[in-house]
Amino acid sequence: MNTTGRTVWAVLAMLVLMVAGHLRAAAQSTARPNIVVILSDDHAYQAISAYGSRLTQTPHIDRIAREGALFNKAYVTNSICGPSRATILSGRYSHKNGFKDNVQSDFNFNQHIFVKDLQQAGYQTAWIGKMHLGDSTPQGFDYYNLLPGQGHYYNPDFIGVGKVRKQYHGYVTNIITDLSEQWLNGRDKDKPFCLVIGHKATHRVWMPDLPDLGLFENKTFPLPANFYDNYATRKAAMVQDMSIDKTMLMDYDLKMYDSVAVADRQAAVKRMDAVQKKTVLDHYKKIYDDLKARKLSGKELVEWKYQRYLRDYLATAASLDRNIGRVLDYLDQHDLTKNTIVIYLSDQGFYMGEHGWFDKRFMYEESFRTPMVMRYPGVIKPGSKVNDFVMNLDIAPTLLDAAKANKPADLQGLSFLPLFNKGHHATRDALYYHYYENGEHAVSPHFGIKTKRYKLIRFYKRVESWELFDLEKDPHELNNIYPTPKGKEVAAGLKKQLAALIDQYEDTEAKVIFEQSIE
Ligand code: SGN
Ligand code: CA
Repeated sequence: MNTTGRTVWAVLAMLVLMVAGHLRAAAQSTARPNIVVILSDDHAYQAISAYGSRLTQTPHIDRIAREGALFNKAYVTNSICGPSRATILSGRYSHKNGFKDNVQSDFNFNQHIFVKDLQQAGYQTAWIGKMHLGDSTPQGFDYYNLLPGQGHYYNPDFIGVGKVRKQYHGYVTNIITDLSEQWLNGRDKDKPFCLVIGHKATHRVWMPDLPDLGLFENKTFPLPANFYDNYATRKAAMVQDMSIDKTMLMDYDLKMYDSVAVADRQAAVKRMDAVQKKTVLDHYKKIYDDLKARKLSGKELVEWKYQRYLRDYLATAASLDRNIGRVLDYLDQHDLTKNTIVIYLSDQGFYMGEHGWFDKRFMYEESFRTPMVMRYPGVIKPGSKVNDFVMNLDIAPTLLDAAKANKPADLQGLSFLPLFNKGHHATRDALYYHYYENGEHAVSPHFGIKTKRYKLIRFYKRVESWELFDLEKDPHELNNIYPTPKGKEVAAGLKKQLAALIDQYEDTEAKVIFEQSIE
């Protein structure tokens, strides 16, 4: 063959390879969506405008809901940080994945987690930000860069692959987004990806980014209907230690520092540079001086604390929402939007003053339920509203379903993709919950069942009691009807359903407690 002939063949061969490459990329992109899971910490649905918040606007979370689905009944299996993440990763309840509370040992990564199956299916995987599963080396992620433990709002450390620890300058929510964008830029573009962005926001102590300080200073928020709760009929609620009145601290939580020396001792302030510190301390000093002049006490002081709590919390959430917007913009700008699933959820719900509380843990609605929105172009019709029960337990099977990857047999969750099929197949008619931690905030361990109408809870260890709520008549969960004749009758039926769920999920510890009869 002469030189011209060889060149023609070489060009033809290159063209064939290029076309094949494009076809492969096209096939991959339609068959296997990219996945972005944005997981916040302690973000209440009451603080999200897509859920009709009376408190604030969250335009970017709302955009996901508008272009995809809003889940009105998304719940968690165990309302606390590490256990929720362990459930999301494993698709199994705490008693199966072994991570029951935040105070025990590290998560055992030598178990089935959905990211390993995605890797097997050819995905690139990464987790950036807060993970909070202890110190064991993560498996299933090609890349990770994680906040140690709870992490810090200002100038946080991150621990990356190979245990490399590095401090970054700036505000945590922005840094997590920067690192996420960097990873997306550098990824292998021939493979689909799954990126988990784990935010610290809006965790205690609700420290806003500098431009957001003062965002809500001129706003006064309405009190929730059950802000003043005397906990009559509910022993566990009576003994908790998570009230705005008694537990929330003026200095630690609300940044009312008597002096710069007091401020310097606070973990939230300690790591700030001089400019950050001056901006933050100047902001709170004015509020502190005003408070001193007003000499508040009793109800006035509790309501003042509630307003301060909300202002800091919502200002911290403003940065979270803005950074979610940055990720959506990135996907737009890189032509990734139409082939990328985006899920936003919190690790659990949070009390915004309901029952007089902050924090979570209880099976009561505000902490049991979590906000969740999901965009999946071509599969989820924009503006969908999902009123079926779904759980954080379902994320793993759902994403494996979407990626057409192998689903391990021991998954306890259910893919919720069938909810978006034409036929619409409901997933479950009752929810099972089990909370274990028995320490900070003094919430008694408990398990229970929620149906469309009722919620039956068995508290144990700290408090031994049953509670039953008729959610139709008593949506704020103030009136435990378990001891009433009608309650006894309803509870008898629910106990059968609860026993069936305990068996179905093989929660042997709960079974033993359930079978001990108490009134
Ligand atoms: C910390 C907080 C608690 C919070 C837990 C669990 N105290 O211990 O208020 O309930 O985390 O939160 S703090 O003084 O450290 O802020 S979780 O989101 O990690 O589960
Ligand atoms: Ca949390």
